[in-house]
Amino acid sequence: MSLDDLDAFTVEVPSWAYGNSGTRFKVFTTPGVPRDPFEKIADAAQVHRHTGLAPRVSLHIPWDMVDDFGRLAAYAKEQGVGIGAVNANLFQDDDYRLGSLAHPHAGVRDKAVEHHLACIDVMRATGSKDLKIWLPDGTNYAGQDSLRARQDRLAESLQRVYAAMDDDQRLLLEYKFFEPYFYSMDIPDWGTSLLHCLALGERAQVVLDTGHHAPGTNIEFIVMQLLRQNRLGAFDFNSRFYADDDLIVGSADPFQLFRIMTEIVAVGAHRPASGVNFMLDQCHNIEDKIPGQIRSVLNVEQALAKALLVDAEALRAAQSSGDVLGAHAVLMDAYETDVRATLADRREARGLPRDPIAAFAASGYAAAVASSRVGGTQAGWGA
Ligand code: LRH
Ligand code: MN
Ligand code: MN
Repeated sequence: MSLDDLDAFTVEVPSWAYGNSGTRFKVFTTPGVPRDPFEKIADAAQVHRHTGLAPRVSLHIPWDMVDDFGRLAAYAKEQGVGIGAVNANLFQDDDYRLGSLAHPHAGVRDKAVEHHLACIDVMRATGSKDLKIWLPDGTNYAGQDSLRARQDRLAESLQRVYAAMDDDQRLLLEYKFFEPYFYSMDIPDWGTSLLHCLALGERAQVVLDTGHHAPGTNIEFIVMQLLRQNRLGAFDFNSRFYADDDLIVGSADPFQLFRIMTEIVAVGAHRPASGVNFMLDQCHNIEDKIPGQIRSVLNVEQALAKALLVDAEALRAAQSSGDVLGAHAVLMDAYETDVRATLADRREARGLPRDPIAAFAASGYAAAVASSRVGGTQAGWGA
């Protein structure tokens, strides 16, 4: 396939990547971090300005609550970006100790559904088309609640949210195998997410967060299977060694990212028409945030470029003749190609800097915001 497909490829960046973040042990602060959602968008726009790859920013509600979302969307447009997925945040409210959409009490479930309805209004005000639900629901002890009743309650709550959505909006359902609960999660895996999506309807699709699997999971298999069912709605890209580490995508295992992109390219799902939203879900605890995001979108682009270089015809021929090593070599040839200079040339040809990280450093933006912004906020995550 041709590298020209890279021109239309985009990666969505998360607003929360630009705030201070950390672990439960320590949040290190960075001078000049955003004080409000407008400043998060201004920072995100820097990533797009220097890479041409990141024209949308995901919001998290209520982390990104503002009085006037129309104004936020207009501001984003002025900055050269748009609003992407709206994430419904259900994990920082005392009422949700026993869950949200699957909570045993109808009153709490109602409150969680209402929150989604408010998020749908944010989507209408900002032009966002994706409502992303990650459910922080589960149990900590065997017997704490009925696993089955929780699924039934969840299905009913999701149905209420789905019914309230407009015809051109999608519900993106994310799964995670553990945390914040440690015995059971109500959407622990892609199968559970897919079953709920199938029950809801065509506009419900699965989100695959690369950090949300047990060690050793073959993620590219899941990608392939969801694509086969036309239910891969989006990625939350990040990198993990141990658990949900949320580090820079493609840093720990660039080969895994390539293998994922190879499944994507095999069916043309990298093209915008496929509807797969390639998002980042990351935090930058010790490194600078804007360069961290620039590096991340470049890593995704690089993995896609290598996947586009796979000689599909040679691969098919080797596979059908049972040439095990030959088929493997076709993939490895693509993966081992150094595409950095080619991608820099392509950027230059589009009027973008050859080296986006160097261009950002030279722009003076970081120093300017460090002196103009005092008292930046926390991302709200990992504190
Ligand atoms: C949960 C998660 C989910 C949240 C985000 C902040 O671990 O991946 O996508 O919205 O982190
Ligand atoms: Mn996620
Ligand atoms: Mn996560």
